[in-house]
Amino acid sequence: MEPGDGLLIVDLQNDFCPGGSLAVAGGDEIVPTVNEYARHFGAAGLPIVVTRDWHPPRTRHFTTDGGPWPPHCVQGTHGAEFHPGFRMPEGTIVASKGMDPESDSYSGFEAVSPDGAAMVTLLRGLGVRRLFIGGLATDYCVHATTLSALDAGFAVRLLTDAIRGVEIQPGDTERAHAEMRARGAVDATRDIVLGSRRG
Ligand code: VGL
Repeated sequence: MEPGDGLLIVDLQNDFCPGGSLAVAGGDEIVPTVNEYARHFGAAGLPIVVTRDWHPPRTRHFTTDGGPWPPHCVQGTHGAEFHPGFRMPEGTIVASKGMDPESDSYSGFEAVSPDGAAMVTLLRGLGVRRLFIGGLATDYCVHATTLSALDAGFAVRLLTDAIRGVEIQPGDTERAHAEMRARGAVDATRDIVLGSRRG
Protein backbone atom coordinates (compact mmCIF):
# COMPACT_ATOMS: atom_id res chain seq x y z
CA MET A 1 0.00 0.00 0.00
CA GLU A 2 1.30 3.43 -0.94
CA PRO A 3 0.05 6.93 -1.74
CA GLY A 4 -2.33 6.76 -4.71
CA ASP A 5 -3.92 3.54 -3.46
CA GLY A 6 -7.61 3.38 -2.61
CA LEU A 7 -10.01 0.70 -1.37
CA LEU A 8 -13.37 0.17 -3.09
CA ILE A 9 -15.81 -2.26 -1.48
CA VAL A 10 -18.83 -3.13 -3.59
CA ASP A 11 -22.35 -3.77 -2.25
CA LEU A 12 -21.64 -5.54 1.05
CA GLN A 13 -25.33 -5.35 1.93
CA ASN A 14 -27.77 -7.63 3.77
CA ASP A 15 -29.71 -8.65 0.66
CA PHE A 16 -26.55 -10.08 -0.91
CA CYS A 17 -25.70 -12.07 2.22
CA PRO A 18 -27.29 -15.33 3.47
CA GLY A 19 -30.86 -14.57 4.57
CA GLY A 20 -31.15 -11.75 2.02
CA SER A 21 -33.41 -11.71 -1.03
CA LEU A 22 -30.53 -12.16 -3.50
CA ALA A 23 -28.11 -14.04 -1.31
CA VAL A 24 -24.61 -14.85 -2.45
CA ALA A 25 -23.48 -18.14 -0.88
CA GLY A 26 -20.86 -17.27 1.71
CA GLY A 27 -21.30 -13.57 1.03
CA ASP A 28 -21.00 -12.81 4.74
CA GLU A 29 -17.78 -14.82 5.02
CA ILE A 30 -15.79 -12.00 3.44
CA VAL A 31 -16.78 -9.49 6.15
CA PRO A 32 -13.82 -10.11 8.51
CA THR A 33 -11.36 -9.89 5.64
CA VAL A 34 -12.97 -6.75 4.23
CA ASN A 35 -12.76 -5.25 7.72
CA GLU A 36 -9.09 -6.07 7.88
CA TYR A 37 -8.43 -4.31 4.58
CA ALA A 38 -10.53 -1.34 5.65
CA ARG A 39 -8.74 -1.06 8.98
CA HIS A 40 -5.35 -0.98 7.28
CA PHE A 41 -6.36 1.50 4.59
CA GLY A 42 -7.95 3.69 7.23
CA ALA A 43 -4.89 3.55 9.47
CA ALA A 44 -2.69 4.46 6.52
CA GLY A 45 -4.90 7.46 5.72
CA LEU A 46 -5.77 6.03 2.30
CA PRO A 47 -9.22 6.62 0.78
CA ILE A 48 -12.01 4.09 1.30
CA VAL A 49 -15.14 4.18 -0.84
CA VAL A 50 -18.01 1.73 -0.49
CA THR A 51 -20.85 1.36 -2.93
CA ARG A 52 -24.39 0.34 -2.17
CA ASP A 53 -27.18 -0.82 -4.42
CA TRP A 54 -29.94 1.68 -3.65
CA HIS A 55 -33.02 0.85 -5.66
CA PRO A 56 -36.46 2.44 -5.70
CA PRO A 57 -39.33 0.00 -4.93
CA ARG A 58 -40.16 -0.15 -8.64
CA THR A 59 -37.44 -0.57 -11.23
CA ARG A 60 -36.98 -2.52 -14.43
CA HIS A 61 -34.13 -4.25 -12.59
CA PHE A 62 -36.70 -6.32 -10.63
CA THR A 63 -38.74 -9.34 -11.76
CA THR A 64 -41.84 -7.52 -10.47
CA ASP A 65 -41.36 -5.02 -13.33
CA GLY A 66 -40.11 -7.44 -15.98
CA GLY A 67 -36.44 -7.46 -15.00
CA PRO A 68 -33.93 -10.18 -14.12
CA TRP A 69 -33.69 -10.03 -10.30
CA PRO A 70 -35.97 -10.46 -7.29
CA PRO A 71 -36.46 -7.16 -5.47
CA HIS A 72 -33.38 -6.36 -3.37
CA CYS A 73 -31.63 -3.41 -1.73
CA VAL A 74 -34.72 -1.21 -1.79
CA GLN A 75 -33.94 2.21 -0.33
CA GLY A 76 -34.60 2.41 3.39
CA THR A 77 -35.14 -1.33 3.95
CA HIS A 78 -33.13 -3.71 6.13
CA GLY A 79 -31.95 -5.54 3.01
CA ALA A 80 -30.32 -2.37 1.69
CA GLU A 81 -28.33 -1.80 4.88
CA PHE A 82 -24.71 -2.78 4.99
CA HIS A 83 -23.93 -6.11 6.65
CA PRO A 84 -24.04 -5.36 10.38
CA GLY A 85 -20.51 -6.70 10.84
CA PHE A 86 -19.00 -4.37 8.25
CA ARG A 87 -16.80 -1.86 10.09
CA MET A 88 -16.24 1.26 8.03
CA PRO A 89 -13.44 3.46 9.29
CA GLU A 90 -14.16 7.12 9.88
CA GLY A 91 -14.02 9.02 6.62
CA THR A 92 -15.34 6.13 4.50
CA ILE A 93 -17.38 7.52 1.61
CA VAL A 94 -20.66 5.78 0.71
CA ALA A 95 -21.63 6.03 -2.95
CA SER A 96 -25.08 4.93 -4.14
CA LYS A 97 -26.19 3.42 -7.44
CA GLY A 98 -29.29 1.86 -8.96
CA MET A 99 -31.63 4.78 -8.25
CA ASP A 100 -32.63 5.09 -11.91
CA PRO A 101 -35.63 2.75 -12.48
CA GLU A 102 -34.55 2.30 -16.11
CA SER A 103 -30.99 1.14 -15.38
CA ASP A 104 -29.40 -1.98 -13.82
CA SER A 105 -26.34 -0.04 -12.62
CA TYR A 106 -24.12 -3.02 -11.92
CA SER A 107 -20.97 -0.91 -12.04
CA GLY A 108 -19.82 1.03 -9.02
CA PHE A 109 -18.77 3.68 -11.54
CA GLU A 110 -22.46 4.50 -11.92
CA ALA A 111 -22.57 5.39 -8.22
CA VAL A 112 -22.55 8.92 -6.88
CA SER A 113 -21.18 10.26 -3.62
CA PRO A 114 -23.42 11.98 -1.02
CA ASP A 115 -22.61 15.34 -2.62
CA GLY A 116 -23.40 14.05 -6.09
CA ALA A 117 -19.89 13.42 -7.46
CA ALA A 118 -19.54 10.66 -10.03
CA MET A 119 -17.26 7.81 -8.95
CA VAL A 120 -14.48 8.63 -11.38
CA THR A 121 -14.43 12.28 -10.29
CA LEU A 122 -14.56 11.26 -6.65
CA LEU A 123 -11.64 8.83 -6.94
CA ARG A 124 -9.48 11.18 -8.96
CA GLY A 125 -10.22 13.97 -6.50
CA LEU A 126 -9.00 11.67 -3.71
CA GLY A 127 -5.78 11.10 -5.62
CA VAL A 128 -6.47 7.43 -6.31
CA ARG A 129 -4.49 5.82 -9.11
CA ARG A 130 -4.59 2.19 -8.02
CA LEU A 131 -7.83 0.65 -6.81
CA PHE A 132 -8.11 -2.39 -4.54
CA ILE A 133 -11.54 -3.91 -5.18
CA GLY A 134 -13.55 -6.33 -3.04
CA GLY A 135 -17.21 -7.04 -2.26
CA LEU A 136 -20.24 -8.65 -3.89
CA ALA A 137 -20.87 -10.15 -6.31
CA THR A 138 -17.82 -11.28 -8.29
CA ASP A 139 -19.84 -12.15 -11.40
CA TYR A 140 -21.98 -8.97 -11.47
CA CYS A 141 -21.17 -5.78 -9.64
CA VAL A 142 -17.52 -6.55 -8.84
CA HIS A 143 -16.99 -7.60 -12.45
CA ALA A 144 -18.67 -4.50 -13.89
CA THR A 145 -16.91 -2.20 -11.43
CA THR A 146 -13.51 -3.69 -12.22
CA LEU A 147 -13.96 -3.34 -15.97
CA SER A 148 -15.12 0.28 -15.54
CA ALA A 149 -12.10 1.04 -13.35
CA LEU A 150 -9.73 -0.38 -15.95
CA ASP A 151 -11.51 1.53 -18.74
CA ALA A 152 -11.13 4.72 -16.71
CA GLY A 153 -7.38 4.14 -16.46
CA PHE A 154 -7.03 2.94 -12.87
CA ALA A 155 -4.69 0.09 -12.04
CA VAL A 156 -6.76 -2.63 -10.34
CA ARG A 157 -5.88 -5.13 -7.65
CA LEU A 158 -8.70 -7.64 -7.24
CA LEU A 159 -8.94 -8.81 -3.62
CA THR A 160 -9.64 -12.48 -4.27
CA ASP A 161 -10.09 -13.28 -0.57
CA ALA A 162 -12.72 -10.54 -0.25
CA ILE A 163 -15.13 -11.32 -3.13
CA ARG A 164 -17.84 -13.97 -3.73
CA GLY A 165 -19.98 -14.79 -6.78
CA VAL A 166 -23.73 -15.35 -7.18
CA GLU A 167 -23.08 -18.14 -9.70
CA ILE A 168 -26.52 -18.17 -11.36
CA GLN A 169 -24.97 -20.43 -14.00
CA PRO A 170 -22.15 -22.78 -12.97
CA GLY A 171 -18.85 -21.21 -14.01
CA ASP A 172 -20.08 -17.58 -13.98
CA THR A 173 -17.71 -16.59 -11.21
CA GLU A 174 -14.66 -18.15 -12.82
CA ARG A 175 -15.55 -16.68 -16.22
CA ALA A 176 -15.92 -13.22 -14.71
CA HIS A 177 -12.65 -13.63 -12.87
CA ALA A 178 -10.85 -14.74 -16.04
CA GLU A 179 -12.18 -11.75 -17.97
CA MET A 180 -11.12 -9.30 -15.28
CA ARG A 181 -7.62 -10.80 -15.29
CA ALA A 182 -7.46 -10.77 -19.09
CA ARG A 183 -8.41 -7.09 -19.09
CA GLY A 184 -5.59 -6.23 -16.70
CA ALA A 185 -6.82 -6.68 -13.14
CA VAL A 186 -4.18 -8.30 -10.95
CA ASP A 187 -5.15 -10.76 -8.21
CA ALA A 188 -4.12 -9.87 -4.69
CA THR A 189 -4.70 -11.27 -1.21
CA ARG A 190 -4.28 -10.15 2.36
CA ASP A 191 -0.75 -11.52 2.65
CA ILE A 192 0.40 -9.56 -0.40
CA VAL A 193 -1.45 -6.32 0.32
CA LEU A 194 -1.12 -6.16 4.09
CA GLY A 195 1.88 -8.43 4.55
CA SER A 196 4.35 -5.77 5.49
CA ARG A 197 1.91 -4.03 7.81
CA ARG A 198 0.51 -6.94 9.85
CA GLY A 199 1.05 -7.43 13.52
C1 VGL B 1 -25.76 -7.44 -8.00
C2 VGL B 1 -27.23 -8.77 -9.12
C3 VGL B 1 -28.17 -7.79 -9.10
C4 VGL B 1 -24.41 -7.25 -7.39
C5 VGL B 1 -26.69 -6.42 -8.00
O1 VGL B 1 -24.26 -6.41 -6.48
O2 VGL B 1 -23.49 -7.97 -7.80
N1 VGL B 1 -26.03 -8.60 -8.57
N2 VGL B 1 -27.89 -6.63 -8.57
